[in-house]
Amino acid sequence: MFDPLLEQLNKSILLHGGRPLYIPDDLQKCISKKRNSTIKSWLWNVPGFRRWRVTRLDAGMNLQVLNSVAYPDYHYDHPLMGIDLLWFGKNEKLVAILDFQPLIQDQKYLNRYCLVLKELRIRFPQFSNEELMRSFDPHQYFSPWLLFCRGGSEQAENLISEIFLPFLNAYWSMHNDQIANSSQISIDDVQRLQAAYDHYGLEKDPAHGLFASYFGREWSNRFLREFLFPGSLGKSDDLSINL
Ligand code: BLA
Repeated sequence: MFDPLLEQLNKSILLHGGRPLYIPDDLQKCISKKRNSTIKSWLWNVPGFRRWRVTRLDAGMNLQVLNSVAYPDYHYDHPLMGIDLLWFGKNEKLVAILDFQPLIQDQKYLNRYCLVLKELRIRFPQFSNEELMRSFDPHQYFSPWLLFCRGGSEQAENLISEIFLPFLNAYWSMHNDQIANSSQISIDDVQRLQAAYDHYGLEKDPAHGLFASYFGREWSNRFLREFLFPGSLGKSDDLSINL
């Protein structure tokens, strides 16, 4: 279901000078024969970014996912670009989150980088639901104007494809406009905060159980630690997380 969006995303990355990077074969693609599902990932080298990852999970009627995170170079304190789109076909449930994920919750920083999302919320009111988060803390790595929609088939079929490119283009514009301006956060702190983002994701992301049920615990642990959230590796020696 999210293939047209995946294509738009990959095309947009290429347009901005992206070049594909190598991912070990077993992490790049994994097939669960038992559950008739495939997960594929892409890693991009994009000017201005130190890492841009994209993941597509196709589990047919059960589940469709498109997930992507862009990490700017450390000398930019810009928010991360975050997309998490899920479609649960059996109960026709859409969970869609698109956000400029801030490194800090300082008001000046949020106004400088994330305010444009407020305009998208006005254009797409279905994405401005004040949602209760069950796993994450909305005040950590989420902007006050994150685009969040829990919906049904109408939102999945129409709204997502309407908001997707305006959101992506708003992110590119913010990034390009802010490149010339100096960062509010030091390079060392950006590095530390991006690593903490990965650490937080590894701990809290509700994808853990889901991946394990499709692709097994061993593969899922490796995928989470080495591909989705590699910055959490080595952050501290006592990274004892029960996956
Ligand atoms: C929720 N994300 C979820 C859920 C799942 C995933 C299973 C719970 C669905 C529900 O609430 O009904 C799945 N997350 C994934 C998958 C990947 C992943 C498959 O990282 C990896 C391929 N999550 C992100 C990013 C954002 C994000 C970048 O990965 C921000 C844009 C947000 N996902 C996000 C939020 C929720 C969510 C806010 C709701 C969580 C909550 O209720 O606390």
